Amino acid sequence: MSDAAAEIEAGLRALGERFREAFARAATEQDLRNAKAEVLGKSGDLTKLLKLMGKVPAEQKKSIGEQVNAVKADVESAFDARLGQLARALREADLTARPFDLTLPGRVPAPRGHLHPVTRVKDEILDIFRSLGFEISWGPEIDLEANNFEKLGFPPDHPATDMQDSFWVTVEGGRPDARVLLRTHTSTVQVREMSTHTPPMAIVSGGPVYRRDDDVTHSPMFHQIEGFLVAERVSFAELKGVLTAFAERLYGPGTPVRFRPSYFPFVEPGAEVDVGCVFCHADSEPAAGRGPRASCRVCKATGWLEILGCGMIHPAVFEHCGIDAEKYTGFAFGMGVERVAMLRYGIPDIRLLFENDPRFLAQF
Ligand code: FA5
Repeated sequence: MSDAAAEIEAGLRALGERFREAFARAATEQDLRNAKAEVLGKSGDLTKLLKLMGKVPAEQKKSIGEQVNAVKADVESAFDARLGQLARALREADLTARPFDLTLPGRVPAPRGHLHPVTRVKDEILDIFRSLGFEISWGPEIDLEANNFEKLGFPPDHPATDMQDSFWVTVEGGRPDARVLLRTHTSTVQVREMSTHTPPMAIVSGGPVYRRDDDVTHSPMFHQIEGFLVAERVSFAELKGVLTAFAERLYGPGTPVRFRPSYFPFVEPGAEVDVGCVFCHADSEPAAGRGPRASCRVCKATGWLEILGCGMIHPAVFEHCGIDAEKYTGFAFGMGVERVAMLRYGIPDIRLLFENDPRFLAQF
């Protein structure tokens, strides 16, 4: 036997089963790969023996080669078996470990959000009317011109229907005689409900409306709340009672309320409702000896803040909606939610409510 062949055989014997013990001792995949490298790596024991193969005479190459390859295959399969064992053990440990508790508080507490001030005020107003016996209903933000204007008694050339005030919508394939727009007020809900239901009814609704307006107190998109009550023998006294109760619940007991004549095409008589200024706490009653503060910028020293429009539903509106105007009477009112929110929180510019700056919103 050649020297090289003898050296290889001795080397294989010396290697023996050592690699199996090293593999069994490896506790991690990295340990195992290191142990394998000591045998089959660049300068591993078996690699060194393989390098001698070139010196083995041709007639011995086959048998020596077979011995070396058999050991190499043994090393590979022992490595694979141990690798599988380690992976299974790892998975087992994962499965039996204490479960990860998703309910534990984080190390850095996440800041908590809250409802937008407009949503909060809208919900509060709706809740007050719900507690007074009104049912909630919703209407679409895109509606027919007829529901927004005509059936509410706006003459066709009324300035509010002008391009300056309304956003018109083109409906693909829509009827040319049925013009569509983003509703300019929530009074559309009156028309929709009265056209599909029979009195008695007491309904409140709220949501976004759109007008071509843009300044510190007017936004192109804002929110309104609309309420109306229709039944037999409803009078202005009920309207005053409901709105006074509402103002007291919103701004506190004893809040002064006054009704000022005003015009809306869909009510007769119509009024605007003011509440005593919540900032200077004036009640405007000279007898009470307390007047508005000359410095109050919110009520402009008048002592009153306008919060809504209202009135007795015009008989023409009943007729347009198929309700017997001889039998039924009713009242309606509508208010801007942003206006109530601005008064409540002393917000000077309506646009702040829609800029979504967290530094502003976090103050509420
Ligand atoms: C109306 O829209 C009537 N539909 C209200 C009504 C209903 C009267 C039922 C009678 C019976 P007016 O255009 O005044 O009315 O708007 C009502 C409120 O919406 C205003 O008092 C104001 O607070 C708010 N408002 C109007 N335009 C804007 C705007 N561009 N941005 C923010 N708020 C607005």
